[in-house]
Amino acid sequence: MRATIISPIYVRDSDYYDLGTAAIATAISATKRHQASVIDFAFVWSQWEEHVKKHLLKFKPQLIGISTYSPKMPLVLNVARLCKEVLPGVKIVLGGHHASLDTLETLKQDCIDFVVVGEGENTILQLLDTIEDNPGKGYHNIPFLAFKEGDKFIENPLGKLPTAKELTEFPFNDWTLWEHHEKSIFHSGYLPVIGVRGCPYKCSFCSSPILAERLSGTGPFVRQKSALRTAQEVAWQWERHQKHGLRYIMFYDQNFLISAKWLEDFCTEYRRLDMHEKLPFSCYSRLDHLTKEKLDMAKAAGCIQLRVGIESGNQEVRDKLLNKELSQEMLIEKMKLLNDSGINSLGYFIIGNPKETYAQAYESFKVAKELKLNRAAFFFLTPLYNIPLQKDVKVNFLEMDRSLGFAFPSTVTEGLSGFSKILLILLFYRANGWFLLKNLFTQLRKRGISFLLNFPGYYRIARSDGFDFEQSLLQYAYYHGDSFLY
Ligand code: B12
Ligand code: SF4
Repeated sequence: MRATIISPIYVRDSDYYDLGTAAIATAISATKRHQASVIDFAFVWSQWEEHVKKHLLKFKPQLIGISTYSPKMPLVLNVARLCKEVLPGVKIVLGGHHASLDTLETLKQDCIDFVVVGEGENTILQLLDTIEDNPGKGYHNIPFLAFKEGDKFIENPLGKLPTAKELTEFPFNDWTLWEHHEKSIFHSGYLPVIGVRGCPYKCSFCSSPILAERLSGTGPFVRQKSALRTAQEVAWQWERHQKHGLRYIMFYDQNFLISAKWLEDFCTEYRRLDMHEKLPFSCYSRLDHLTKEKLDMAKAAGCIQLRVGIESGNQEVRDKLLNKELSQEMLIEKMKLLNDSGINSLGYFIIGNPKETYAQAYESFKVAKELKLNRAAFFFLTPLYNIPLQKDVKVNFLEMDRSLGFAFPSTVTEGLSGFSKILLILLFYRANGWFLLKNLFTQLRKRGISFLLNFPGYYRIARSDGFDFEQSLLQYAYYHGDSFLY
């Protein structure tokens, strides 16, 4: 059978890859029994309807899978409706975080036939086999699947999540299935890889603990793929994609430094493969996981950037609202360790939290500067399904007005924080703008005039790939210029 997996995004932005979509397409294609294609909106977001039509009429899939995030549900449903219009009779399956959590409401939508709960590699294969061998029957036997039978909505029992051993045996992600992978690698410079799935913490703004609860009884939620195989995947991706401009690896593990032993095994193998000389990497970590030993090990293996969630500069907001479990002393001590390590830092902050005052939100900007972060990114609080931080706010995810793009404070977040929307937007631009300028000046200082002289050449290519001036400048500053190397 032929299956097309779609990764929709709302606005032009730098979300080049969706690892979940790629993992599902890779699993399908690796069977050899079925074929997969991927539709990626990254370079076509302004004419996505035309693009989807063309792709579907050419590939003619019998099953279409769409990846879901809470803030993207209205777009996901529009995409699903268009697919049914273009290929009447095609079956549509949703997977990913939102559909896994709000399974029944998602399934109730007319344009949706199936929902896969949790990690979908095994379920999608069982679904494809069943549709081909036994159409209309046999769905009851597929764990993690929800489906329609007449006017009934059936949610099958959940099965077992892939174990660490099974994750290790999954095929490496085949990015050649990813539409526009050459352009994506050229503009971003990176490919994503994941070693450890799941997270044991319970931050109140995050979907991960809600998913862990939804999947309880299915086996351990945090699983570490073999460190050796993770390093080998990077080497494999490097061999295939250095010609496209691959310049670093972005690890998507939520906590790359969670285990000293795993990190040591990974770094040893990475160095044995000489990858530390060829391909640097960037990874996420909680600050409380940092030790000098881990940082030294990671640095020697080629880690050039650590991305850390600080979320707020104000301890009360971190403790009482965000459940971040990070004291001010720990924040300062660990940031000093990170700054001393020579690894670049990128700190993430959330502004516009419920009842947060302007002074508290401003403190995040102030602290980000004091901590001497190389880069900081400030986001508005995004409504996500059932997160404790928004339990008092009723959100209809299927109908949210996201016409301004999901990163903008919409009507949903209006009135949520303790100050006005306009002040929130001004702070957003001020804080992000300050770090963008810092970044540009740092690169100018380090790279000299060539940094400026190379921009027109990059801009020509970026324009032909559909970027406008503003996006080209941001891309150049953040990706093409490899800003975090400095
Ligand atoms: C890395 C990351 C990013 C990266 C890259 C995005 C990506 N998905 O690759 C960046 C920084 C760009 C990003 C951006 C955003 N992210 Co993000 N991101 C993550 C993170 C840390 C890891 C994702 C990952 O790669 N996991 C590994 C892969 C293998 O797992 P997976 O994606 O879950 O996919 C599996 C299943 O979900 C399922 N599946 C997924 N899609 C499909 C489709 C089908 C058809 C099927 C059958 C199954 C299936 O099978 C997959 C394989 O097992 C997660 C945290 C987490 N807990 O996972 C948050 C997370 C997924 N992000 C989240 C959000 C909200 C966003 C943003 C909307 C944030 C924003 N406000 O801008 C954007 C949107 C991105 C976009 N593409 O439009 C939320 C989603 C929660 C929710 N309820 O929707 C999470 C859970 C974090 C959180 N805050 O709670 N993100
Ligand atoms: S540590 Fe990160 S992934 Fe884990 S619950 Fe907190 S925000 Fe979510």
